[in-house]
Amino acid sequence: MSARTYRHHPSAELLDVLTCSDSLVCNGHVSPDADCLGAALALSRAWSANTNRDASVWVSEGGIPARLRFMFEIANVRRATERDFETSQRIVIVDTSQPSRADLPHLYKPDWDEIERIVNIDHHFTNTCFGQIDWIVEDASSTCELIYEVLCGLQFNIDPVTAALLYSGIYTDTGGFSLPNTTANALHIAAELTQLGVSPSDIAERVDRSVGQPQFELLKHIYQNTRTLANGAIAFSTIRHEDLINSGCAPSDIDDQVNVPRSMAGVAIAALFTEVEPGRVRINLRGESSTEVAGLAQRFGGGGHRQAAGVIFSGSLDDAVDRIITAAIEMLGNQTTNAGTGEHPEAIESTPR
Ligand SMILES: [Mn+2]
Repeated sequence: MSARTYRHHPSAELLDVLTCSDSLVCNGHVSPDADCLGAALALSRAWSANTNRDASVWVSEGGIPARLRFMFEIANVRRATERDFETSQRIVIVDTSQPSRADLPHLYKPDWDEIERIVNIDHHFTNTCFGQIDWIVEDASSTCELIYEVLCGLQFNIDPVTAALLYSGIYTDTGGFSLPNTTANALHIAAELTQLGVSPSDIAERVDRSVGQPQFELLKHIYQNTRTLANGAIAFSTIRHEDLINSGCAPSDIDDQVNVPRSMAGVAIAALFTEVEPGRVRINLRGESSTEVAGLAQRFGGGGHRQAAGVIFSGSLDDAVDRIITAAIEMLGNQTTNAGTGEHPEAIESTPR
């Protein structure tokens, strides 16, 4: 095989810091997804197995979506307590673009300007580089892809469970190897993880083909409430708080259901509005056909990736729909107007790196 030039390489400083640490606590963002869980769990599991030192993973109570609980179960890593944030030598925050998105213990209030223990590993282009050591690779498919490179850089043994955790993150963040971030690198690493013992069909079954009854009931509402606008270029659905609760789901079960409105032909912008509690609406936004939604999310205080972003909106469900859909229509209108001029319709302001 020829030289592997496609890989992302973690810095010697990052590898050094991880090698020399006595203890780690790993955490990700609020409303964790499989990439964030997989990255934190795989790093923690591999690090403690290979160094015989203590590592733990923090996820706030009730934060894990039902379909992803298997990841914690197979990882078999110690769940962190609030005290770990005081005592661990390093806090490794993965897949999290900014401090306000970090899933941290309620009582733990770091001083982000002076923090010297934070290691920040991520692939969001909006990452604010809040760690003492930051490794941000915008064109990585997922944070799990980066953690794989870290484990290889540390020359750690990667067991089949660690490989499965990493594969789950790459698989889901690429939409089952179907989204524009499905790079050759992501596929190469997925193949290597498969050689290390992952069963791709097993992972797909666990994350895609294992919808529980409550989640299935919720999907019925999402299909039922899906509406299209702008000649089908915008598709969105809504979940009222009452319907969320009556279905038996928790807010943490809202994960990739925005794929329902997104799945229709001709959709450029898909949105799912979930009233997670009265007066608080979570909006998942997705862009298709190279439409970017990060700028739209940023206008409402949210963020994310160029084509997959989110917003937490304070106000009623109707108000959220009204304001964000109006902005989306406007944005698409501008795109059409500018189409002939070659100008970019909505310049996305990226946070300086
Ligand atoms: Mn991710």
